[in-house]
Amino acid sequence: MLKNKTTEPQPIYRKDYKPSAYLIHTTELHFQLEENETIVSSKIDFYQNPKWQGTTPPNQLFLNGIDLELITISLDGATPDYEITPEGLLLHNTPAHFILQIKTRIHPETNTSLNGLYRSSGNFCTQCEAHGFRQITYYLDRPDVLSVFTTHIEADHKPYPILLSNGNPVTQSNGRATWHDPTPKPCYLFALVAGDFAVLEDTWTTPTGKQVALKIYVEAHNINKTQFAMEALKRAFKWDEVRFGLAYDLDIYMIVAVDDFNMGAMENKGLNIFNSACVLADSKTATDADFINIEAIIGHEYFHNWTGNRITCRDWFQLSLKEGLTVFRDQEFTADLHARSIKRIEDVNALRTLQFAEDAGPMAHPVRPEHYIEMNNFYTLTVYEKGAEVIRMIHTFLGETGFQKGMLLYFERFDGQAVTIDDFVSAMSDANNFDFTQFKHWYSQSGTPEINISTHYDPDHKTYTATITQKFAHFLPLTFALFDPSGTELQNGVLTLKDQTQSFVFDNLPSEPTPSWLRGFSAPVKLTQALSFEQKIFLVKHETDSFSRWDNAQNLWLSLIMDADSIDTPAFFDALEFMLTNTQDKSLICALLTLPSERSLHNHQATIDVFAIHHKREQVIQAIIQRFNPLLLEIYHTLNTTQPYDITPESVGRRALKNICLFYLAKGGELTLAHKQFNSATCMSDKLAAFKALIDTDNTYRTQTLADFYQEFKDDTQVMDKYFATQALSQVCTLDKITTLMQHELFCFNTPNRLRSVVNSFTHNSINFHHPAGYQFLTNIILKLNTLNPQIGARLVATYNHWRRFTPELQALQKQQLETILATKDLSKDIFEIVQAALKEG
Ligand code: B3K
Ligand code: ZN
Repeated sequence: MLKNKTTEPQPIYRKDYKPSAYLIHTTELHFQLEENETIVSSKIDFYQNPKWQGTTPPNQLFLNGIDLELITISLDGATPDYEITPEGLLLHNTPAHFILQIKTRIHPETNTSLNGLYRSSGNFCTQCEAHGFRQITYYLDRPDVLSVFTTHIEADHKPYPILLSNGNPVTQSNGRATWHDPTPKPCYLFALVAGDFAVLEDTWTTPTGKQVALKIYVEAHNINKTQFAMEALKRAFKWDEVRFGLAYDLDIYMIVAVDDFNMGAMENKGLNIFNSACVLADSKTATDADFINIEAIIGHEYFHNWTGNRITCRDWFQLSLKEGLTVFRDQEFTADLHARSIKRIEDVNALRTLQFAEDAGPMAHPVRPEHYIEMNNFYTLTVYEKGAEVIRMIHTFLGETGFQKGMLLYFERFDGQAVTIDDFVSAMSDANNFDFTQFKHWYSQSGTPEINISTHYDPDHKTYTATITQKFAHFLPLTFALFDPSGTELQNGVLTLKDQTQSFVFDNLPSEPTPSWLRGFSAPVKLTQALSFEQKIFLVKHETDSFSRWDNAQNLWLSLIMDADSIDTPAFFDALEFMLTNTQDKSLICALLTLPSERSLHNHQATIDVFAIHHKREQVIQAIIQRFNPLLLEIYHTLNTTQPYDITPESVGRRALKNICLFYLAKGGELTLAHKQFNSATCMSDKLAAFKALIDTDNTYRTQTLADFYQEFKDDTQVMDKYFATQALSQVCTLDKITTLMQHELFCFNTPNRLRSVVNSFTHNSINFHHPAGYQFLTNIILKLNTLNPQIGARLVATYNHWRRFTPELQALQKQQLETILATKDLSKDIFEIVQAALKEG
């Protein structure tokens, strides 16, 4: 039942975009930060937009503003004609050019939304994207209004010795600082930080000889965990110079790490603010995956300086202009620095498990959405990851040289502007004389395209014909190879798909080849083809494209789990054994041995039965143990050597393979081995793998292991998140244990990382979460977040998005939860939008 339409939050549509009536030359801000209030004064130089589309000159201006207390306002020195609404401030009779001065009072000390200006561990920090600036002062809070900012900060020197904002420092003295950012920017890139931090400093020299000061600010006790981030930052500077020819523009680049942050990090101009978990690392506390992830996020935020900050989005519907492109850039950064093949496998696995599910659910939207109620709900896998896949297809069509030519033209044409996805595509198209008209459907259509391939071999003419059909004619690159029976690659290339039905004929083939379609996952589609069991095994063994080997193996695991009788298990296991003993790439072997996650298996069930999936998957794990126990033990011992820690692909692969062996061995009862590794581990990857194995079941080591781990790491916030998450995900963690964890002295409801480590983890513990009491528990948390932190609440409520696909009993229960939430008074826009979409008919 939906509430009365008129009281419901209303969507904003892409088609309604209009340029702003006014633009801003300069913005001068003054912050007076106190313990129990902050006074924000602004002086804004407005002028009429020459591109204003109205027929008469605009004579009013609406400024966004939420939860602000207006103290004074003046327009060219006099009191203007204005009114205050719940969403902002409307000025009447505005002249063509004027100076507006406003003073407001805000309360960062009680701001738990972690949006706008707020406090984390006693320090002040900001988060303005997408619409946080309006919680700081009245402003034109839209990305197409760019202005030069000067920021003055005033605060008690003792608790807040460090005062930071965007751009370059102008003056600094005890208790006062002024910053000037010469590059015009939209207010979503504004940042301010005030507090007590330790700093790690370094410098970078750009190709033109410019010296850039690099600074990483963290709470003093974390300073020893910053070296890796600094090295990663320098790698990012270098990579963007070498691969994209892009250099940094300001004299200083700062990163500040805070514990309370809604997402990973934010690319504010010259002053990135990061979730501590995405900065802090050393080998004792961070896993291999943590290191590579930190480097990727540091790279991502740095790369935004060109793709996002210097060229930004005209409106929020264009979000993928900066996010899809910047994700593509960070993926390439990681691929160039580490193992390209493994990076691709991980990215595709995440895309197919999570983004495909989003595309099939109630919040499905195109890469360029058509409407939103709360923009923060659209920082999605579709905008980010599918957006990056769309860029990757452009790259595949144009090749690296053509792609870089397009990027060059994009920067030449649009530097300093707020533009659209169409503008980006036109630069790619014009620089290469390539027609992307049909391709642009990728930006406007939601859902995952399905491609079917059927093949026919004609022995008389020695031709092989592939007939490819799709429901809608998507324009996409299809990468392929054909193999002869000995595993030799006969042909390879990229086919261009553009019609609903296309046939491709390959000739001069003495016998029927084994085809490998969609190598490297050249397009984000679901592919159906009639590959036989033997052909899949053949590709696992003989493909040279690691992604395809892994993909075929996943396919076989999927069949084995879903329908054990459908495949010849001994033959599959023989092939695996061949791989285990003959493949050099240890990361790849680990990937081949990793079963599809329960979540990804759910995508393949018409009706999701969480219990059945869990048990079937466990049965396959037992079958693996039965067959491979001695071999896994042998591999484990060969790899279990002590070497100095590094994250070269070789070392990462060695630990990955060793630890997946440990996973299976522990599942088979070898807990003593896990315990031995737990006690002797010298890095977190090894320690955590053993910890997980020992915590997953009730066993004689469990209590002591928990106590030992806690004792060793209780002062380390990032490791404590792992401590909570591992317990919340363990097979023996029932709801009672979760409620006990939430009473732990280190549990903190308002710190998203900690809340996620317990609650979000538990929602993925399918056999323990999916019960009436589990749902009731989650709903209570969502309702609490509705007032405390709606952005995090909206992420959690999406747990119920796929309710229609569950078994009838769970379906009814989840629906009930959604209805309870929707009936709640004063529901935030964030949660409302997700819930109403989930409940909408059909
Ligand atoms: N641009 C930010 C995300 C902002 C999210 C706002 N809810 C981080 C990033 O993508 O780099
Ligand atoms: Zn980004």
